Amino acid sequence: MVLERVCTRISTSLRQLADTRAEKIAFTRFFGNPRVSPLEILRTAAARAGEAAAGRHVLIIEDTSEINYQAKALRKRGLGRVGNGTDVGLFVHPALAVDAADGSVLGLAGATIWRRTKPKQANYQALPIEDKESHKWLATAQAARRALPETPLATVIADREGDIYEVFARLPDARTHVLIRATKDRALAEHGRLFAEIAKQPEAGRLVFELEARPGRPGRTVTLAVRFGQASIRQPKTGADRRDPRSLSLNIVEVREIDPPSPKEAVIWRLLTTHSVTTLADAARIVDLYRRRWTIEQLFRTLKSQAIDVEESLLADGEALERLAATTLVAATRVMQLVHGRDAAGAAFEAARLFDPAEITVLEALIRRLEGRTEKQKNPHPRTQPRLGRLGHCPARRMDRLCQRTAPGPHYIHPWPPTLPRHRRGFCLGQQPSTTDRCVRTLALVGEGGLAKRGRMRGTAVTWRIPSREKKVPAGGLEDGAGQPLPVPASRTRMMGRKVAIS
Ligand SMILES: [Mn+2]
Repeated sequence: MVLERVCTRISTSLRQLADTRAEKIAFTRFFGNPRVSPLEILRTAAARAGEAAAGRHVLIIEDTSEINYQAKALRKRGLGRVGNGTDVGLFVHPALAVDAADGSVLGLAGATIWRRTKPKQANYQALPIEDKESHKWLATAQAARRALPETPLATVIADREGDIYEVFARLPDARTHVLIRATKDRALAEHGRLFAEIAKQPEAGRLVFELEARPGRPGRTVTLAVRFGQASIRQPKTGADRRDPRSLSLNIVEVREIDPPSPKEAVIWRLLTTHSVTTLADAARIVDLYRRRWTIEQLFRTLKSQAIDVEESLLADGEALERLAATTLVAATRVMQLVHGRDAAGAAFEAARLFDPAEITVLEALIRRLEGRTEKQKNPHPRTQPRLGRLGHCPARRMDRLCQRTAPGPHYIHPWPPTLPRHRRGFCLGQQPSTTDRCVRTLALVGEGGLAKRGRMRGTAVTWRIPSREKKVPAGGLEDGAGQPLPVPASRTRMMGRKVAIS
């Protein structure tokens, strides 16, 4: 229920999430409950991602971001230090499952959330990886891999922080590849250094693409010279683990910008991968896959300033904030899925990635209610199969954004109409065999547009009131989401103001 509220209200402020004082207390207790584990919150999301990822080549994109609570430091307790060593906050390290074919977000496959409470030990470099924070790169990817059992092929993608020997040594298997940008100029097994060796290769061709803008750097078109080859990298001496091989054979793709605006800004990526790279087309494919890493930066934007604003939370306790971080990571992923599915691309995505069957039925009913009379105000997606594009259009339409030329971004999109959970609950309640007539009534109300205002929640009881417009139920009757006719309620008086308890 908390997740539902974070998703529908796009906020972490308990005052905005809760309708009543009792709810506010309940939510505060939920986040403060030691038995609620962030892992459990994430596991449910990972299971859903696993379903969506079945049978596909999936990119597991991982990266770290800090959630900084320094602005409210006096009111926080039990947090750790973040990157600069003085501010308080915590870290999130999500693994996002992305479809390699179309770049769409399949879900959150896993995440590590932690607080840095101890200072680094003097011999930190020499510790085994299991004792270092960087173990997150290995452990999160392994957990994500386990969460996607039906995925025939996965590629783990990470930026330069993920350039760790143990990751290359332990992660790849028959169904798992890695693709990581190199940061270290590693020693090669025979002689020489990685960067010099790849630079010696002949230029295989050129690539041109649009580089995304980021803070302090406007986007620009870049032309890159491509080189590729094979390299056998040597295990580093410090902290070497005897279980790992002494050297590893990897493929490397180097792209180097031609005529950069300044030498400092030049794009030079050296990408280490276990995918085979024998042609220019292979190398271009590797660069394309690496560019998908951008998706996780968008996730962090959605999590923070752009939509959910997790850093504004007033929760005080570090552990509670970890639970909140897990909840908001799941919510931010869903916001992104809808943002990605909002236009033409959404026509291909299964709505089941985001909505359960009851929600799909209720949304279909809502769509009909929200559609306007003119073509422009109609849902542009065909009503054949429930796709993300069609259902996602519905809440966006509510926000009156789709009548404008620009599609709604994470600022404006609402993953669910705020009343959807309530509609859904009413609908499910009606689906129980003993309450068939309630089901009919609930659907009639949704179809007629009365439920939003008239279904009121008080504590655990909900009262569905029949609107007077019920008379207008079309003679042909209503249809459920599958196009099956539903009987129209016969008597109005019998249905007025009856109370039904919901869990
Ligand atoms: Mn990073």
